[in-house]
Amino acid sequence: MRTDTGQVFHLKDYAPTDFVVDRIDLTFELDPAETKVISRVLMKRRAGVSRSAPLVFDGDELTLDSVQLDGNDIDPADFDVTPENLTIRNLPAEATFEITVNTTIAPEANTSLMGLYRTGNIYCTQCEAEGFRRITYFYDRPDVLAVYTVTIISRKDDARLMLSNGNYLGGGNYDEGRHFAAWFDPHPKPSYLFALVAGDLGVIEDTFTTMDEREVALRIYVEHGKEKRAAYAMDALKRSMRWDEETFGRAYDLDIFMIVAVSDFNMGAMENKGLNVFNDKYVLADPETATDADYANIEAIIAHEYFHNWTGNRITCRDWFQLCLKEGLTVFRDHAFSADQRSAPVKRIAEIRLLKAHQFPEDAGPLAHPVRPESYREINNFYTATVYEKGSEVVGMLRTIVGADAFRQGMDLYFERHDGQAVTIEDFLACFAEASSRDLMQFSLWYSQAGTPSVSVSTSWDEAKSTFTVTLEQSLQPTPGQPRKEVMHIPLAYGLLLEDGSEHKGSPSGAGASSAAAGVLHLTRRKQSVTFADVASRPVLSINRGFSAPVNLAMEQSSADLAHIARHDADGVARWQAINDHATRHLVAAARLARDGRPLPASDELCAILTAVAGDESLEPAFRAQALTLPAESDIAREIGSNIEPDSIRAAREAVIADVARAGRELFSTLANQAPGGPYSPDAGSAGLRALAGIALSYASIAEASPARAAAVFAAADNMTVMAQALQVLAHHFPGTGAATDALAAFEARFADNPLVIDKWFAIQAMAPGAATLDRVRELMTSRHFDRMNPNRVRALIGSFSAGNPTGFNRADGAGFRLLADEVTAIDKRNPQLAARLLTAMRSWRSLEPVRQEEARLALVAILGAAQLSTDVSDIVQRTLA
Ligand code: 0A1
Ligand code: ZN
Repeated sequence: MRTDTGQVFHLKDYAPTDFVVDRIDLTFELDPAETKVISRVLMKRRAGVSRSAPLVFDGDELTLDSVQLDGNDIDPADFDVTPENLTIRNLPAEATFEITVNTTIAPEANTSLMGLYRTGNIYCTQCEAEGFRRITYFYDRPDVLAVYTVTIISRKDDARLMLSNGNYLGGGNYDEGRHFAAWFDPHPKPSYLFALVAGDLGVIEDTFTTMDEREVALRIYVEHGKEKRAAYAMDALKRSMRWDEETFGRAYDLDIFMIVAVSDFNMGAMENKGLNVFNDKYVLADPETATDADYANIEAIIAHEYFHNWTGNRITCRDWFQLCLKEGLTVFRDHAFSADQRSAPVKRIAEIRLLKAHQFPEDAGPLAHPVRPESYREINNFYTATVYEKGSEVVGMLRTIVGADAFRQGMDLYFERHDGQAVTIEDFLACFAEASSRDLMQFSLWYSQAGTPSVSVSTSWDEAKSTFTVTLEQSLQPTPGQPRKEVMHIPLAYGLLLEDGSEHKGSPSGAGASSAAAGVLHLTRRKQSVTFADVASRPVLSINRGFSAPVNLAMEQSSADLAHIARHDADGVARWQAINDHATRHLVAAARLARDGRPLPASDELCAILTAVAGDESLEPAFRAQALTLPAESDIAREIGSNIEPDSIRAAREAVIADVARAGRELFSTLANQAPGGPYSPDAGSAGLRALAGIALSYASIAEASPARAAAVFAAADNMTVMAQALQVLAHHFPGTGAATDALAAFEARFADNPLVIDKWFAIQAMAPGAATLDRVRELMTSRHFDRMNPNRVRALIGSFSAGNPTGFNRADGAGFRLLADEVTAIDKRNPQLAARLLTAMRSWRSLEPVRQEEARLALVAILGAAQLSTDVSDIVQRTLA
């Protein structure tokens, strides 16, 4: 484990390596306890570098067996070695030379899941960001691109199958009981994209013919017996490959594309060249075990990793500060893919929800950082919602600003100009500045300034002059390390809705009125106004349509105006935004009253809007389901902002839900029975119907104050989506009843052999609101299904509890914080990345009321005081407390 050295890495310190690598040939002799790694690196001194400059390779917990120069052992006086570095002096001034590094590693002892490790009986690697240095000493940085040849040797009974990046060269018997396989990847790549997988796995196979008529073999490897559950992933892969050709003109570039599903993985998946490795949660699906959300996630993540082949692999990052160059852009691409495959507005609504739930709090708390950070202590801690999701929003704004055509031209230019290179955000933006002839300097602040901008909007209608004026003002609060902020370029899509629901046609005059795409106001000054002429009646302003900019909007808008947008806006996302804003406002008011022990307001207006949407058959069922899903307790807390008391928020929200349930009781009971009949299909239309039936089931059950309906749905369910919905209604709204207890027991018994399904059982129980859940979580931690070494189990139980149960986790006695602190400290010793990620659940501790705040602080201080923290956890805990 890397422990904190206090070292901070800065973007401004970037310098290229002193030596240039051309090729690397790796040989692995696999063994769980003693794997021999031989690395032969062909390289030379970079032109202009002093002949006295030594070669310094990176390592992490490595032991060196030997090192050679052009096949001869290097004189011990000419090199130094530590677990972290191999330094070699007196290397040739000009000639190309070969360095051979021999190391021995122990995959079975590697619990961090970085480098070469074991998952079940499989050998597997994870090298992003800095895992390759746990395999051999090398330049483990993204700007060193080399052509890799990999030879894997193993006992036949240990690893029947041996895979690496690129195309298969050949293989056969090696010596007594052993065999070998060799792979060659012609595309120069950084070490973080290296992968090796070996073991005994089942496979499903298919082929894809590229737009230039090359046939590509497609293989998805899974544990034996699970092959059928990979069919949907294969289908999603082929659709992704076609989409990238049709939408971005990007074809696949090797003879084979492989995906391997493993059960121990720190993240969702990894885009290793030609050999993607996936958390099996994002590959395996069948109707009995996977929900609609699982299918949608599989589709999105398969696409994401595949799209990285061009945005990430063919063009990679110069350094890890540029992580958003590949991640933000690739998320943008996978969002566009899902929007095309499914309902675009419903997809966008889900994205906005996610952004507000995860990225906004990050940007508002102690862990806030720019989309492109300028310094880090541990890069693993920067795989964040800001880099990924806000990074994608920034690309979306770029498209809004330059327009769809120039955006596509900019992308083409980027692919053409930078193929095979490791580049920066500046390189990326230059392509769009050139394609659109625009200056993107001010826009680029989105990459360097952290925090969510606020935009206040005021309007005035002048009846006599028939003019309508919109005044916009922006502000951005300080964030860690950034006390002062500059004025940003904020593109705000808008429309003016007239009384009859139609839209005002004219363009405005004033600063920021002109735009590449019509219907966008460009806020580029601190404050500016635009005026519309010929506005004969008072219009309703619909602004930040589609969430065109990730900002907090402050606008005095009456409930009637919001209802008008909710009914008439041509943009579905804007209709949902209006409904959600209305609901949020009502819930915040109710929570404040509940906190003061005062009676709650009537919810009549909200009930009228929600029941109208629920019963409107002209709207997509998935949209209706989204509209009926009220802002979560955490959304309400975020709006309130400070001095949060979670119990009153929950009480207020429950009361409002009960009002809605009563108001629409009959409608909900009808809708609850309208899940699609016939065999299960994961398509978006059917999923939408199930989503609507699911939320209706929850309201209907609440109105009836009885678990009977949900128990019946649970018993009759023939797919996991419906079953999990019913189980959640029982466990969250009727805890402790016989119906809930029986359903939980039946679920556990039925899926005891399927850990991914048991994860749902863990998560549903961990998120059951209220103080009592903590004891249940402790109990579940001792269950035979729990495994502290497996990231999926830990996230399902402890992650769901700490990040998804505001009342349970933030118990006033601090027991929730202590539980997390104990787990983080224990897990840190084996898997620092997992521990650090869990700990981010405490990032908003300062917005709690004083008693809880103090308990949270004490728990954080306890972590800080633990012996031997990893760099990962020590970085998070220190920034959280700062
Ligand atoms: N590049 C991957 C994310 C990823 C990052 C680090 C990892 O190490 C454990 C694994 C995966 C992606 O964006 O999908
Ligand atoms: Zn990615």
